[in-house]
Amino acid sequence: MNILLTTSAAPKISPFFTTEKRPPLGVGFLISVLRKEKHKVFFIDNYLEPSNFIEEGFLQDNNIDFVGIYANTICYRDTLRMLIEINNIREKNLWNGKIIVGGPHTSVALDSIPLFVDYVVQGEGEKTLLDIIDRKTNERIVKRERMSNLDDLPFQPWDIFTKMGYDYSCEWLDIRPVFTMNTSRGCPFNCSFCSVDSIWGRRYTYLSAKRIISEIEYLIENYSAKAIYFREDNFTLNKNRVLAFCEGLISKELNIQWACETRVDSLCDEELVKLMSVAGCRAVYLGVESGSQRILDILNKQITVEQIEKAIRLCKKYHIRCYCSLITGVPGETYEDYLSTRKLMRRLKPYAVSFNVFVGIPNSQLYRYVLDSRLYEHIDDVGLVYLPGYDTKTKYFYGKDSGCFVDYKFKRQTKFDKQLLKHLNVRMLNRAIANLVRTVLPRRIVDGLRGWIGPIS
Ligand code: B12
Repeated sequence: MNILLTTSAAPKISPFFTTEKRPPLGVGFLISVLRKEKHKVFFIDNYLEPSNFIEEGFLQDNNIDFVGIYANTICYRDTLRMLIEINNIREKNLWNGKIIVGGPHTSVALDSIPLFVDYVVQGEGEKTLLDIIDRKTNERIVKRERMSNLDDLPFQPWDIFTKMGYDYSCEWLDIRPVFTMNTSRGCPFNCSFCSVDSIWGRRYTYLSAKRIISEIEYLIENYSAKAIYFREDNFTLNKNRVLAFCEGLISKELNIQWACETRVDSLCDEELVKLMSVAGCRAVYLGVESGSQRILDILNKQITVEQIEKAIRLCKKYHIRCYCSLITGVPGETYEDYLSTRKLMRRLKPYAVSFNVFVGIPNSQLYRYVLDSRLYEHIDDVGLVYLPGYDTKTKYFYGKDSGCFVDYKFKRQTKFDKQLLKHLNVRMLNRAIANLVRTVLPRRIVDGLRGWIGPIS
């Protein structure tokens, strides 16, 4: 069979950053599984680079039997456009293949998928896609039991991915090329702002340490990989797996650097953090979220401020850079809560921090709470919900040119936003004065003042 797998273009304006262009690893598994079964697979990544493949007759020219689209909520506008255009050419009898949609959006917003779509796949896609193509299922909405043994999955289609213009670097590793890997699925926790539970469920499945290491060896041999960035919710959840992975890297002397994403509670273990460091771990991306215990509890994060402190201190001790991801603007958060977060970060001085302004993603607990309690001020066309003051917060935390605004004028503001606005005005006034000083005074005097007056240059 001829199968096209594709992704959707990012919106020009989006509340989530859409500039990080890395290989889509879920689609990668699908490509490899299909190739293994000798299907002819085509891949177009519109998220990386938007294309006009439908208008240009790609489906007809390549006799595509199935087109499969990866759908996430943020890019769903473009997914819908593609679906409608593909269905149009089908109605005009210009093409007569089948349309399949998979990816996180199918689990969180099933109702939004048009009825002309032939198959909607929820959750894991490898087995399901093969069943559909081999005509082993008559269901339209297909959801299969999750696989128990992920080790059977073939390697990513690196031959395809390495020819495409993805980012093979990582801002907190000083080496390249950096390859991304995804080695686990599901999360046993139940953070109220996160929708991963409704996409994957609580069961945690993973590639074994041995399987991860064999793909890393392949990447080193064939593509001179220097580092791996594990992009997944919780790389260190299973301590035995991490220990085996580190010991494997050390005994094989692979000499590779790596970074991973994880929770602070699993890093409050000095033996583990030390071994990770010896095995080449140079950075961790931590879901810290807040420095206020009250907010951590509202988020149902099941961690304490003390654990945040301990994990960051241990990582610093063993020279592992910490990138702390923080969330602000959740219902009930006050200016004082935000100050606690800021204070904690100033005290612990991790390598980097980023504040993310809360936007409700369909099907998270907090999303449902915001809707049920009518706390939102705006809902956009793909179903994301925004709280009062969202615009002030994005201006404050992301800057006014970040492209994270929505096409809606916010009317309401909380006390928290008023405080931020005051600071924003002071910040803008400072900048204006500095610019004025720079343009009016002679260069000699400006240089003399540098260091005394804020951002002169
Ligand atoms: C790594 C990652 C990234 C990486 C790589 C992206 C990628 N597509 O792999 C980068 C940094 C580029 C990224 C960007 C974004 N991401 Co992201 N990302 C993740 C993360 C942590 C892991 C993704 C992954 O590899 N999962 C494992 C693989 C196996 O699963 P999968 O990709 O979903 O694919 C499987 C199934 O969904 C299904 N499937 C998928 N597509 C298809 C298609 C067909 C036809 C079929 C049959 C099946 C099928 O089969 C696959 C194999 O089993 C997830 C969280 C998570 N746990 O999933 C968030 C997540 C997917 N991202 C999310 C978001 C919002 C984004 C962005 C829109 C914005 C952003 N910056 O966060 C962009 C969109 C990029 C894009 N077009 O893909 C959300 C999506 C929420 C939603 N409701 O849609 C998630 C769930 C995190 C969250 N915040 O809740 N992301």
